[in-house]
Amino acid sequence: MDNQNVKLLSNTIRVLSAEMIEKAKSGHPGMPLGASDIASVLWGYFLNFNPSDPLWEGRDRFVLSAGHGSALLYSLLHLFSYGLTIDDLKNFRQLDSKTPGHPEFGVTKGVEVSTGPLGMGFANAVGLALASKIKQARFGELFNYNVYAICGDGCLMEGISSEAASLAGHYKLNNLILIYDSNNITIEGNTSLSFTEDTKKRFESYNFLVLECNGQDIESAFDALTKATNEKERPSIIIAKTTIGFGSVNKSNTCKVHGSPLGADEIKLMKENFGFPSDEFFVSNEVKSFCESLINKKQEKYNAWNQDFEKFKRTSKYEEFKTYKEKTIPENLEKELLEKISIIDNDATRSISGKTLQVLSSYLPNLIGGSADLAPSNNTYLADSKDVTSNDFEGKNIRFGVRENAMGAIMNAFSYEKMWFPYCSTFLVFSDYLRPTIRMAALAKIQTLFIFTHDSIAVGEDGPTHQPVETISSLRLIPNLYVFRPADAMEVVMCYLKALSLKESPSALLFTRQKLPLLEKEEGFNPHDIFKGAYIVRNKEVLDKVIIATGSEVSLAVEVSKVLEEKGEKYRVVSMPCMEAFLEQSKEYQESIIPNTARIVTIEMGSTLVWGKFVGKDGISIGIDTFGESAPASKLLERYGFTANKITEKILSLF
Ligand SMILES: Cc1ncc(C[n+]2csc(CCOP(=O)(O)OP(=O)(O)O)c2C)c(N)n1
Repeated sequence: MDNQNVKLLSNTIRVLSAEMIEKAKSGHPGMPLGASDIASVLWGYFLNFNPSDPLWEGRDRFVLSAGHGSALLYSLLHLFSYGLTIDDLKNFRQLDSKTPGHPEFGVTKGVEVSTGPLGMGFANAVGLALASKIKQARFGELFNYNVYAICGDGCLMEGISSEAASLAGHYKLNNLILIYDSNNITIEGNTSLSFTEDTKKRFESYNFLVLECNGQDIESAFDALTKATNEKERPSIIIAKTTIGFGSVNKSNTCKVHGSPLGADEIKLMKENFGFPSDEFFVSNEVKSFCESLINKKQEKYNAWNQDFEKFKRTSKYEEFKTYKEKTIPENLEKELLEKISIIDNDATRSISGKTLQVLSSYLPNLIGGSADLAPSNNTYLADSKDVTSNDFEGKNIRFGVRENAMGAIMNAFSYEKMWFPYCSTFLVFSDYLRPTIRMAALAKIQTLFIFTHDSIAVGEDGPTHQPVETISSLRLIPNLYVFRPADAMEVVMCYLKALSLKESPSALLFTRQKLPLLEKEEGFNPHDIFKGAYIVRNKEVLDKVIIATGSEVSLAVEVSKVLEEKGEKYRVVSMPCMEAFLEQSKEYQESIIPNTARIVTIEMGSTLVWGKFVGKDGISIGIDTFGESAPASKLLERYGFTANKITEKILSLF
């Protein structure tokens, strides 16, 4: 290791980071200043990458789990020629810049995953490491790379890191190397205030190799990274003892340096101490050529990998690999789903979903996922494959255990790789446990499928703790998330096909525990109508009165409309399996399904709030705005008024 130049590099990162933050008048200098030494060693001597081919398959992945330290990552990306210019650094945290406050996937080349919510990057890193193992098992050694993540005290305090680390240890992910920037400072002060666990013992018990180093000593960091990369059996964590704000004469080792600019005088002092000139955003020629030489050294591995990749291209496996990368959806899939699945009558949509997944699995080798210990209830186990285990990573079924939050983040990691169709599942009510990961998938524009079963009070005897009420609507509040609540087998398959086609959006697919009939369709019905989010199920000719329902309430709405008809009131029935898809349609289409002047009734066994935009002041929403109760489903439906007679009475009395 070229100690002198590494030191120069890490001091350059310190100054660039501090100046970016100073110019933006906001940001977090403490972490970049403290972690720049070990980060320089890592990027210089361990991390394999090629900035001119940032998505090189064989690269090591780097995740800045402590996303608030983004200035560190942007400085590294600038110095290692990822195309971030000094002007980009000067635009830190500004509108439309490539250097937003926290790293965002898709905005900045070299950012592997979006980070900011502490601990989530940690869990993403576990997912990236698992994805590498699965690729290796299917396609060979070419896909054997390391995943490095830098996390802070905050990441380790977050529960998601415990879930994810426990899984990483279980799966013996020896390609995962976590660097813990252990500076003992968070926003409120010293970690003695609230974080006194024995991290070493904690990670040893997770089956990690635990290494300790002085994070401000590059030799010590080099040594720890060497040991971690040589570890064959387990994931590693390097507890790097650092000083927050290292290099700042008056502010280091205080919580003040965590999240506010250092101030011009303090930066000046730091630069003088480093022997840097006073010019702003100064990068010396020595540092430039040092980084260039480090990049050049990495070229050798890149070239060798590409030679092997050329050989791989001549094998039969390559064709399969290409279908993964293209995320191809075979043409026959729709035909088979329509023939075999869409016709199933009197079945729970969770069960139809399970049957759909089996067909999908036979067409999509890159379908992968699992459940948080609810596979038999979620119906998500892929029978044509096996479990992913620590000895055999070839399977498609991941056993997440009861770890919803890590499950979401791990499947998002697969989505970031842009070659999988990843799904995960639990009861709808527990979607709250992984909601942060749904939000991140939506924000990062990645395609995870979130499969949630037991979607209403019709869960029954398990009671209100297990009965979602506000959940369906609250998911609809997340931008770029498509929430599907299909009403029958035909809708289930079409909702899956739609979700698979949305390459830049996650989907939440909600299914019932209880059986539902196959809906009779109007003449002229085309299954593709379902892609439009809402379509007419009954009484197309009626323009002035419309019942809109979703999921299990559509067949109920059909019944209601029949009873109403007997009483001389004719209502059109509209099924709306996906509100978001419907709202994307042309005004003409929307008007053709739900005429503007119609009196509207909506029926959904959940919060009525979001239906306001459809019912206006003259319509009504029939839903549930309280918690449920423990009882057999039929009794609950009676109690909460979800029977054809009760709803009919309500409509007649209100209008
Ligand atoms: C889930 C989540 N909660 C809270 C925050 C706000 N936050 C950002 S940094 C931070 C403190 C983190 O401390 P540490 O990891 O030690 O970082 P350092 O002080 O070393 O920069 C907090 C609470 C966040 N980003 N994510």
